Amino acid sequence: MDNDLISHVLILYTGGTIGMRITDRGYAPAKGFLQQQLRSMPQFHDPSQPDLTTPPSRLGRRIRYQIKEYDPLLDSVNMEFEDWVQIANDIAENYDQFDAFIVLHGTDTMAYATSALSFMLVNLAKPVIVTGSQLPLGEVRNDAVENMLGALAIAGSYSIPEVCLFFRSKLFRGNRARKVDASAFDAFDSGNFAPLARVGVDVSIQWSLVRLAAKNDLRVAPIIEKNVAALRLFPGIPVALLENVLKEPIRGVILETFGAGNAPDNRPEILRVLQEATDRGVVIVNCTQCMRGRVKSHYASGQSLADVGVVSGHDLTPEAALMKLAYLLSYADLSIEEVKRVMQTNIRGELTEEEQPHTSFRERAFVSSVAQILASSRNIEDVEAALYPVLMCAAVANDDVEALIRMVEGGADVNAVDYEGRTPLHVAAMKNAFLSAKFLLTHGADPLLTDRLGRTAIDEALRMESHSLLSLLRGR
Ligand code: ASN
Repeated sequence: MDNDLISHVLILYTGGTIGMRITDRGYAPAKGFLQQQLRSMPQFHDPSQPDLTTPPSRLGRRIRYQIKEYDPLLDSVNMEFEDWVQIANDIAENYDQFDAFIVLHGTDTMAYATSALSFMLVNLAKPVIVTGSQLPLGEVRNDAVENMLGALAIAGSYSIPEVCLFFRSKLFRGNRARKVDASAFDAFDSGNFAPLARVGVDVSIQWSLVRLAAKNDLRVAPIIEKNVAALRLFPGIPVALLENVLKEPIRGVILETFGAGNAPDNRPEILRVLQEATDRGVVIVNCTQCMRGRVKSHYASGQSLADVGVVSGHDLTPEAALMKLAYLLSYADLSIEEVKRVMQTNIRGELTEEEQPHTSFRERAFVSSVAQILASSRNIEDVEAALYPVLMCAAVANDDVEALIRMVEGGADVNAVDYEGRTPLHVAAMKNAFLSAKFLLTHGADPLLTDRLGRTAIDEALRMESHSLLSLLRGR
């Protein structure tokens, strides 16, 4: 068999119903059982092959996989943050040897797991597909075979460089999915974001939704902060409950509010308790209890939360919001204000920011500004000077310091803005172009200038988690 037509996949088997066995106390995980089952099923193992290898797909591609079984195998209700850090570390340790990773995980906390992994795996460039099932592989009637086969088919054949959740023929972005049914096979959904792919007669991928692979090396930024909480508001909630949840040592709370991010604004004691907590540096994030839609500030009852320092969770799911908050609070070098800003910024496709500029508008604005320059300029210097901002941003995007030096020597202004209001320093922060950023700063670039969206270069560095650049920009 041609080696080019074999994909190598590592399966991290952490537990969950998928590999469980019937015992006299109900389903329970059993060592070695899953591997033994897979080996005996022709869809999962072609006996003519030396190792665990699927038969060739319709396109002639086989998937050769290894299984790393965790000890102990866990029902996912027993998982904690450390278990997900271990999964992230195992992926990083085996990153170069495999084309893709599948994580077999229980369904009950799967949406927390996929959210946590999406944040911890910084600069992911390979697929990580988490799946499980409602009935075990060993049952005659089950959803495990279909979920395993779908996850393998996608992991082995498509380069979707994200942490995904595959269930019942749909591939979701991991930090957008939620468990919505305790017993149906169709157990997951993502109310605010369409599935990345659907598996039917054909595999149909929504490429326009798939994130681009990161260029920098993968690293794991572990979630270590555990002092976070989620609190679902309900009518008549006692203020003492709120007070207790917000007490030390809690550092961050996801407040699950009504509708478009609303909370009672006729109970000053509630707002007082929230204000006291935010004054102490507790980060409180407003997320809706609804399955679809987002936090908006068009009701007075929502605005009053913002007034006491509660930040908007936009359209984050409560699961993604909690894991993102724990993740950001785990970074020792982020200030509380920075944590709040990044909470409201899209870093892994987990939220939709309001008022994102439309690409066609950007392109049109650029073309029309170039046309204007050409029409009104009499000499080449004018054209050059007018194009410098765009050219500088392009040079920075490639970290081409020599081109930058030439332009600055030729009279280019280091704080000039392109058609999106971005300075070259914004671009340096976005692209992690350290040398360019250093050059620009020593030539008078201002890290506090804001672009059209009100973001500074420091905000961009925060969003990209370029921590070396961040300290350079802050001047420490
Ligand atoms: N309790 C199981 C788990 O989360 C449920 C499942 O996997 N279907 O591990």
